[in-house]
Parts: sequence; structure tokens; C-alpha cells
Amino acid sequence: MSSSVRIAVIGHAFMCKAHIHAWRTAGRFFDLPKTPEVTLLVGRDAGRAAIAAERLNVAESTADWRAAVTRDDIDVVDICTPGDSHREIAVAALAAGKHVLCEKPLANSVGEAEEMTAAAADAEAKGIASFCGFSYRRTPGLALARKFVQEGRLGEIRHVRAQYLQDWLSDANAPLTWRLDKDKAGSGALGDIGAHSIDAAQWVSGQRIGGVSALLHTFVTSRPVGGVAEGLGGAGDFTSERGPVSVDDAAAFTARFDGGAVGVFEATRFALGRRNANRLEINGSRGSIAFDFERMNELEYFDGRDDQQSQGFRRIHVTDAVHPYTDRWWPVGHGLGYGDLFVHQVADVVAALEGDQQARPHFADALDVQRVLQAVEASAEDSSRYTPVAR
Ligand code: SOE
Repeated sequence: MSSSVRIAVIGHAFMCKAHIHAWRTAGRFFDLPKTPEVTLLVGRDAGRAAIAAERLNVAESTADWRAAVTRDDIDVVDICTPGDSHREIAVAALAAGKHVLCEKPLANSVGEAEEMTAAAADAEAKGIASFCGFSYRRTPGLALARKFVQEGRLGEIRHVRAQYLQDWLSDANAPLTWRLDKDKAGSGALGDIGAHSIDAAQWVSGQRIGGVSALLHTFVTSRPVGGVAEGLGGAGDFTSERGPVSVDDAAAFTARFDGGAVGVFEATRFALGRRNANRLEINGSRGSIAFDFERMNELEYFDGRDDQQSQGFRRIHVTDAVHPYTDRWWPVGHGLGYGDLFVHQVADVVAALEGDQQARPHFADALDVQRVLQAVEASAEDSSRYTPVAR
């Protein structure tokens, strides 16, 4: 039996870099049962894939994902492409007996996500695993918040307040890239970052969202076309010609959770000054937690049982050896960063491949998030739910 896990990464942009960095780094900090080896980088454009492979030091690249997912020397297919290709690649890879790690949101529609989940269930019966990249579950602060909920420190959960605020689209002349095209991305802020909030809120609170009432809005309806997507923006010759933006710029919704909590969610890429403020606050009958990814090494915790004189939110530095994931890293206090979430993710995936427990979130978990996304869109389309103010 091979002592390595051989990975084909599909996609050659931002997420591909984050994943390859993680596959490379995980074994340096975590005790993995097998050594990850990124064998192949696949990109739609052979030239760009070759450039990315050279920079990221991957020996081989190709534009042919179909051939890649059936190769004997590949164990894991890691999908880092826009949502419109997730279903086809994942289903083919699972059918070929490859474990699949797929970026979030799982798909562009519930129908696609259902098909992928059914394929994952068939594959699981043959020992093949599926994972979805809701990477924020791997933030030590959020993992600690979940632990506090499970330990009963928050008591009965009443409020779940989730915001995911970014600002990289604030400029009306930022280019029209795939994240602004519904056919490619499925939705806008909602699926791109709101999906993270939905997953984190359900995972940390331990409650599922049962219903929503939503509002979606697009502030900038057309943007410059041309050039190529790079990072979150673009490179090359973006022209003065503008094309339509077909997704939401901002999403807001209220939610009822099946355990009795009420939720308020907001996702936007127009919150000028907020770079990656992925925030979650939960208030229970005994205590509260508040997390903001812009201070990702901290978790705020309020213990309602403290004596009244000393009550207040305490700021826990989630950097100690007793905290989730952190014992493997730097000595206490030095802290982690965005890329480290992906390291934790692949460490969990590799451990699960060799263990007897499926790493979560798997495709079925991600399908659940997709159903919430669908409910939000359906609610936002139903204008009868929007009550104008009578003046
Ligand atoms: C862009 O909004 C983005 O890169 C998301 O696609 C990621 O999922 C999130 O982690 C950071 O922001």
C-alpha cells in the first residue's frame, strides 16, 4: 500500500494556491498517516495551468480534467473551479473511485448538489469519501465556540447573528469576473460568502435553519468586460465596454432555527473597509460568544454566571495548546492566518481517509447549505413578502 496520497488539483487560481499550500504544509505540522503529494494541476487553459504548475512546483499540468480524474496515480480529486463545473467533475471522479474535496458552495443549484450527494453516497459504500471546503470550520476560534455550545456554556441558544462583510467589489469599475456571473457562480455574495455563514452558524449552534425571509440586492448592474480573472479582481485588458452583473451584491435574511433560535444574516462584498469580516455572534441563556475573522486568533466569550461586578466579554486568545488545532503550530500566542485553515482542512481529510470516521462537512452537509441558499433566493423573489411602509 502506498504511503502517499496523490492529489490532482483542478483549477489554477486563488483557491488552487490555498489548497496546494495546504497539501504541502499539513505534513510539516500534523502527524498524517500518509504524505500528501500534489501530482497534477489541471486548468481550463493549458498555458495558464502550466504557469501555475511551475510557480507552485507541481511536476505536471494538463487541460484535460476527464483524463486526470481517471488516472491510476491519483487518489484525491481536489476541485477548486467555479461552481458551474463542480457537479460534472465530482460525479466523474467519484465514479472513477477517487476521493473528492470540492470547494464551496457545493454546486450552483440544489438539483446539482443532490446529484453529487447521491454519487457520494454510492461511492461511500465502496470506501470513497467526499468533502466540501467550508474551511472556516477549521478556524480554532469557531471550533472553540462550537465546543462551548456543546459543553452547555451558552445554555439555550436564542440569537444567531452572522455577517460576512467584504469590500472588494465596492468600486463600480471593478471587472466583471466569473464570481459576478450567475451561470458560473450560481449566486453572488449569498453563495460565495453567505454560504460560509450558513454553514458556520448551523455547525457552531448545533441547530439547523428551518425557514428564512430574505432580501437580495445588486448595486452595480454592469461592469467592465475583457481581461482575465485573477485573485478576486482581474488582469489584462478590461475595456470600457460593460457587461451585465447577474448575481446579488448583497444578501440579508432572517431565519428560524429548528432548536428555537432566531437568526439574522448579512453577506456583502460592498462593505467598504471590511476586508474579510466573517462574524458570528451567538447569545444563549447562560452565555454568549462573538467571533470576527478579522481577529481570527480571538474568541469573545461572555459567561452569564460570572459575578455581576466582573461580568463582561473576555477576549480569549485561541492560540494555546489546549485549543483546537493550535497545539501543532507555534508556541503559545503566535497565532495563525487564513492559509492555515486550509492546512487544517487537508489534515482532517487525510486523517479521515485512513480512519474510520468520515471527515465533515461531506457532500450531504453541503447539500443542506445549498437548500438554505435556495430558500433564501426563493424568499427574495417573492415580492409579496416585502411590505412597503405606508406613509
Ligand atoms: C471571495 O469572496 C472569497 O475568496 C470566497 O470565495 C472564499 O470562500 C472566502 O474564504 C474568502 O473570500
